[in-house]
Amino acid sequence: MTERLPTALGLAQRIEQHLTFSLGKAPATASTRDWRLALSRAVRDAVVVPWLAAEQRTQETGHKRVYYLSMEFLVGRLLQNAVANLGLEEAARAALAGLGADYETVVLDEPDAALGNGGLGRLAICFLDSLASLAIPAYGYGIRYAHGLFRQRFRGGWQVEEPETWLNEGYAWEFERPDASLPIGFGGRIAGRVGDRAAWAPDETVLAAAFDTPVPGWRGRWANTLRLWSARPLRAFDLAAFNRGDFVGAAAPEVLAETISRVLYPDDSTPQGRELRLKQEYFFTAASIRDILRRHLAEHGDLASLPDKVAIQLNDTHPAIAGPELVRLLVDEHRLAFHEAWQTARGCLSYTNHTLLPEALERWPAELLGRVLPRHLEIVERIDAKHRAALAAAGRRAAEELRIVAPSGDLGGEVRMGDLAFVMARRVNGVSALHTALMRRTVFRELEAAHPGRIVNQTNGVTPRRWLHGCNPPLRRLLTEAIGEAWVDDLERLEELVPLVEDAGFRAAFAAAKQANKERLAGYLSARCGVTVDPGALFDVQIKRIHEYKRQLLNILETAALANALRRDPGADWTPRVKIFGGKAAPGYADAKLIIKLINDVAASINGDPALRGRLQVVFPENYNVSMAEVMIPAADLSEQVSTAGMEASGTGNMKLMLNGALTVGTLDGANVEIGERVGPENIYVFGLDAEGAARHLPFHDGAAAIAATPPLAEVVAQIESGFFSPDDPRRYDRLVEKLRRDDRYLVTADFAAYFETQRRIDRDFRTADAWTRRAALNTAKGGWFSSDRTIRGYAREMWQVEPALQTGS
Ligand code: GPQ
Repeated sequence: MTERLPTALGLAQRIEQHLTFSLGKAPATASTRDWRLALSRAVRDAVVVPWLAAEQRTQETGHKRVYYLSMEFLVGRLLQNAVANLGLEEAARAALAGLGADYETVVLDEPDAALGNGGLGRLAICFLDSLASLAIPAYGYGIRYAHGLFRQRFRGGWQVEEPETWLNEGYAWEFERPDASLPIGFGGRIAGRVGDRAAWAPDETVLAAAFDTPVPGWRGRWANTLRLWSARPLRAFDLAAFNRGDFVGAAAPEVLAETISRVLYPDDSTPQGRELRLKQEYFFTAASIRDILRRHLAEHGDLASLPDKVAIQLNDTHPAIAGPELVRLLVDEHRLAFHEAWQTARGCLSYTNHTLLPEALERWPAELLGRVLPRHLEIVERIDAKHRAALAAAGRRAAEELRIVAPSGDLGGEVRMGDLAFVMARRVNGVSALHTALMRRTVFRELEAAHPGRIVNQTNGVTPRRWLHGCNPPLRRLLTEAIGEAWVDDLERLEELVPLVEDAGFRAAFAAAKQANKERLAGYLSARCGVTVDPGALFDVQIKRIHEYKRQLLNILETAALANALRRDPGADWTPRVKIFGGKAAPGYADAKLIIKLINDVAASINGDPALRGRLQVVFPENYNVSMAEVMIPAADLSEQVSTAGMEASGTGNMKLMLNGALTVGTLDGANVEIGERVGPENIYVFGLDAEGAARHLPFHDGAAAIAATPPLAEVVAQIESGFFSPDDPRRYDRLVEKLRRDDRYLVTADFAAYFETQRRIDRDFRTADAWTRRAALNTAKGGWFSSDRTIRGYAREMWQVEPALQTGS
């Protein structure tokens, strides 16, 4: 398939053709955006060849297919990634140069597609890249939100949210599929019954319109599909209302339907329990399940083979209604008996859990579920009863804890979506070894005992194509010179670097690559935020959603304490540091937004102090997103992974930073544990309470004693309370300080001393530059296991029972 990819000349012709015939522009008047869209179209043309071939091959061989259902796909930019995966980088550069345009400028012009909040959505895209690179036939299914994650601005240091408009200029990558549209119903009642079967009469129906984006794998040998659903009115327009002169009313069906796919909920792991959210979940899940059944019946003609040919992965509980929906279709429309339908559905479904935080587990009031999806509530109740009856018949205690529909309050029960997903799934996985172990002991303790072996671990990974090869050209070149290019297909080959780490020449080249990336970031920060940073300083990076459990607060308190120490002892030989923060808070999460304001207030106080110039700086660019991460990660010296132990399910930024040669300062949480195991204790900075120690302090931790016992912390807390950082509003942080004192449930005060001490050790170690580089290079060399290719092989083997459709590898 690869030999049909265009040459530079062929690509240049295609770009020109698209510029003329798709965009209606002449080269002389083309803007950067025009060139970008023309190049994107030309590259899409090149993707279509392997894409159609892959689809045809899957159909002909009847190969099993994987379906990844996810509420979020945090795509970022696609152009550079597609160009690299197809091996067209040199051709694209030369083609554009010949046409008078610059490749770098053109690829950097692409806006991010931000159809996700953070780790969960980004993981989904890394998985799609790996599925295609491993030639496993797969579809990603999600929602084509008209507005992705909000744009973050800082006004006076406070976060304000602005709508994001990625679709405004059209999306060059997608194909609309009008023939694949499906009607999706909501509400209504059960209109009749025969035996197990029921006829559901919804009172509202919208159309799910399909948009396909091809996802090419590495070297363009295979391509899969990301199919996103957009909600449309079934009837676009109420002509009768229009004719009566009711122009607004005439458009009402349109408005109602399109609300469903209008906007991504901006809450990261804190479900709001809104009716619209439930409708979004059902909308894309139902469309996907029907699409899957339709394709399966067309290819295989029977339903008995469904579990052999179809593996459906539920990315968290957001698509957990897939279980009842599949049972409903099999019983009500395909006439299977209830038990048979349940077993068939279970044979296809697996579920990934991404959090143990109780407030983050989805529960729907039964009343709401019954109103929006009356037939599904019935099915859930029946599954619940049958499940518990089966356990009781097998002599197991069918305990209260095993209820999927839990009684609660006056309004009736609530449906625990995690338990539903568990009961409906053949496999359930956690996302790091620690997370999976804790999951077995906590949220799913009873269900694990009832179904031993159903829970498996699949530690997260990241795609090396975007997160090393794509984002880090200097290091990519060095690695390829040193060990050849095969590391991009098989990242564990980075181990071959281990002996090279002892070579002074290699270390110098590694340090030079890091320096080049730090200079690139310095240029970026200067252009975007007008700040000048010293690329010789230690770049200390914490980039992720702003959340109390991730403890940006710990980091900024330590930063303020360091500033105090620097001011007290200006003559000492301090290690210059640039503290870099990036991240968004959920718009309704007041305490996280207050932490953003505190970081900005502390930044202003430090950056404005001449005594600290050249020693300590705090930078927090607004609107952190995937493309900003691509500039920051290669430039980082230190990776901040400081969540309260037991609370971060895995983390994936930790893996990206490690691969790019940053050392981690972190707690024994999530995948940090496995990073430490691979790189060895001397090449990671672990501090603070572990998960067991943290659990002993909780649920309530009185921080007052720890503050009193830790003078640098006590000093910073006193400064905050005195209005040192907020002279315009000295009481601004009262709530925050009060929580630290009385109810420090994230154990910031308990871990502060250990963190502060560890940071001082880091200061000292960074000054021995060559030894630091050696350890940084070892982080890259040992990071190969964190490829999402390894994760996807694990899912394929242990959860999906699916093989690649082609032999891949170099
Ligand atoms: N995660 Cl439940 C999210 O990004 N959003 C969510 O709603 C939930 C989890 C993250 C989780 O916090 C990280 O530790 C993981 O690395 C990531 O999912 C992918 O598994």
